[in-house]
Order: sequence, then structure tokens, then C-alpha cells
Amino acid sequence: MASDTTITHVRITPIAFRDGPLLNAAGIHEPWALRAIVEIETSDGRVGISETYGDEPMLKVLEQARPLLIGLSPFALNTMEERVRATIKAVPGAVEFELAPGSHAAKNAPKVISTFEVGMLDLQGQIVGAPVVDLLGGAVRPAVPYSAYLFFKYAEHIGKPYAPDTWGEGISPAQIVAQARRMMDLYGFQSIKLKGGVFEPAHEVACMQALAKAFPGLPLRLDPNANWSLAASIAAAPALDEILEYYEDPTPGLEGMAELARHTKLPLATNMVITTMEDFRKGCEMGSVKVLLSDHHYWGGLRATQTLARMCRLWGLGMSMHSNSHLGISLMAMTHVAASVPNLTYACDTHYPWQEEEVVKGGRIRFEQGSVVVPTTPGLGVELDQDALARLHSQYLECGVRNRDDLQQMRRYDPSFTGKTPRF
Ligand code: GKR
Ligand code: MG
Repeated sequence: MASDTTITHVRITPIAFRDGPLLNAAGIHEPWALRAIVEIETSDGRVGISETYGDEPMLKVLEQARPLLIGLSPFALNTMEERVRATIKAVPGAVEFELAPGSHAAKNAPKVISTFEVGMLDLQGQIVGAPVVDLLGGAVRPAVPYSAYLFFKYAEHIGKPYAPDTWGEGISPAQIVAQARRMMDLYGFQSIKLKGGVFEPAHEVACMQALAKAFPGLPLRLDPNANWSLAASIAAAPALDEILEYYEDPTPGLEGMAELARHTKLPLATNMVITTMEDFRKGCEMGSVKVLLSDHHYWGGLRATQTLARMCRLWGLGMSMHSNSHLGISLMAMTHVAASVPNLTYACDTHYPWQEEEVVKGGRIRFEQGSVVVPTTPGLGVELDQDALARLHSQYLECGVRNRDDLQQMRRYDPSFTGKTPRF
């Protein structure tokens, strides 16, 4: 009987997987990306799984919250949430890594709630024999579209920790077009995002123009991660107005974005200036953005993402999804919730093509014409591969990375790199 089932064990396993030398506003990705894999075991022998951030502060709060689940029914999401909110306190102002809103310690409670909610929904789905999307009200689309997520990059990591990836250097407009072409050929994406905020705006605009020429009519986005001043963002707007579907976080702050909105025809999108409901209210009043990039990992879970989607509908904002480096469990959680959101107006972001390793049975998840098909099997539709988990956990133990630090990594290439923002 579903109601007799209780949670008996929770296992938290930090993992590390290879990541490319991808450039961004903060610096450059380290050779290893971190995640935590959470297994929630029940009295009837089932295991629900979840994937989240793997930095040390996150591991610490997960460990602190772990006992709160013991004895709970997997259906007791509201009790779980109350317990977590009562125990896990925000650390205001503490920011581990500026570009990854999920690593803000101020979001500790929603991050933990999200992690547990996904594992508990996986269990619920297994118990009732339904995919997670059905527990969220059912799929409004059979497959979820993702966009090609391009990065400026070096050909290999400093210190050569392992053989270079197969993507080569990505700096010139021609190299960025080649990266896009390869990503489209491999996965069939129908829209393209470039992570900017790395080079002079004129160079990044030239790359977008080259993409527009190479892929006529394909929706394009540029995300300088708030590394452009308001003046630089306004100056770049006329050229971008002609080619982008949205202009993502070019400049810092709700005020800056609101002012920029008066100088461009483009909808402004964000995963940086709106990361709480308070920001949402202010941003709507100020007219700062037209598109919100949600992320269940730090907004408090799949059901909280649905609430956010309803708020977007109410306030007339478009909706898409933000991503950090992640593996297949997160991809499936994103896919289930995105399938349940009627007003998903743009293809979601995913870093997934940049990851080569996997922790789920069957290996890498497939994209069909740029989309992930929504599973119809019970729960999340993916299971943990215990051998892969053990391998990625040993990599974690050996790699020495414990917190994401793109700035320090960049200083290994360029000791004078300040990380000052906005840089342009
Ligand atoms: O992984 O370099 C990265 C991204 O820049 C990431 O940190 C951002 O949070 O992808 C994200 C974004 O859209 O801002
Ligand atoms: Mg962004």
C-alpha cells in the first residue's frame, strides 16, 4: 500500500565529471564539474533519485537536512518542505559563485527542497506507476525542446589533466559557427544560444551575425552574464535587434535592465536579476525583463517551477529554462517539468552536450531533433548506474575540486585576470 511506505535511508554521493575549458564572464570552467546524487530509499525497497549542486556548502546543508526525511511518506512533500524550511536557514549575502544562482547560500532551503522533491516524486511515480509529469498534471507536449548552448572555449585545459575534448578551439566567428554546426548535426537543435561576456562586445556581436548568416531564420540568443555595462549593452542593441529572439542578462541589475529595455526592440531575458519572488515583483513593476529563465534546482523544485510559470503567465512574461553543468537525472527532471508547463515559450537551455560522462543506466540521454522525449515509464524514467556512480565518485575524491571557482582557474592562464564585472 502506497500510504504505508516510508523513507528509511538517504544517501548523498558527491561526483565529479570531465568538463570543457569553457569561457564565461567569471573566467573559465575547471576540468571537473561537481554534482551531488541523492538516493532516497523506502521501506518497500524502492529508490528515488535526484541530482543537484555538489559544492561543499551544498553537501553540508544536504547532510544537515538528510535526517528530516527519515520516516516520511514519499507523498509528504508539504511536510518535507516545512521541515526543511524550519531547519535549513538562508545565509543572506553569502554567494559562492556569482554566475551560478544556485550556488547562492541564500537559496539553501529551496535548493534542498528541490533536491528532495525530485527524489520523492520519482518514488511516487514508481509507487503509482506513473511518470513524474503525470503527477504534475500531465504532459502538454510529448517532447521538450532544448537549444544548442555554444561557448567560447580553448582547445584544452591548462595542465592537460586529460586528453582534449573533440570540440577544438571556439573563439573566432568561423569557429563558433563550426561549433554550432556540429552541435546541430549531433543533436538537431532548432535554436542557438551563445554564452558571451567573454570578449569585447563587438566580437561577440560579430559571432552572432555570423551565426545569423549561417543559420538563416533560426532563433538566436546571446547571454553576456551581466558583464556588459549599460552603455555597452545599449550600443550593441541595434545590431542585435535584427537577429536575436532574446537578449539575455547583458547588463547587471533590475534598474540597468529596465533602462536597457527602453533602448531595444528585443525582449530581455534573465536568470540573474530575478531569482526570488521579491525580485519578480520588482522586475515586473519596473519592466526589467520579458522572459524568465527558471531553474527548478534553486527555485524550490518542480512544483515551485509550475507556480513560477503561472506567475509568468499572469504577468505576461515568456518562459524558458536556465542550466549549469549537469547530467541525465537533472535533464530528466527538467524535461518532466517543462513538459507540464503550457507557457514554455522558448526552448530550454542545457549544458548537457558538453558532458561526456553519465551516471544513469543506458548512458547518455538522446535528443531527437533537439528535443528530449518525455518518458512515459514510472517516475523520472531513468535509473542510477551504480558502477558509473562509483567511478564518478572516485573522480570526485581524486580531483581535488571542492567548490566551483572559474575566476581562480582563469588566473592560472592569466595571473592578471581581475574578474571585475561589468568588464566591458
Ligand atoms: O556554466 O559558464 C556557465 C554558465 O555561465 C552558467 O554559470 C550560467 O549560470 O548558464 C548560465 C546562464 O545562463 O547564466
Ligand atoms: Mg543566463
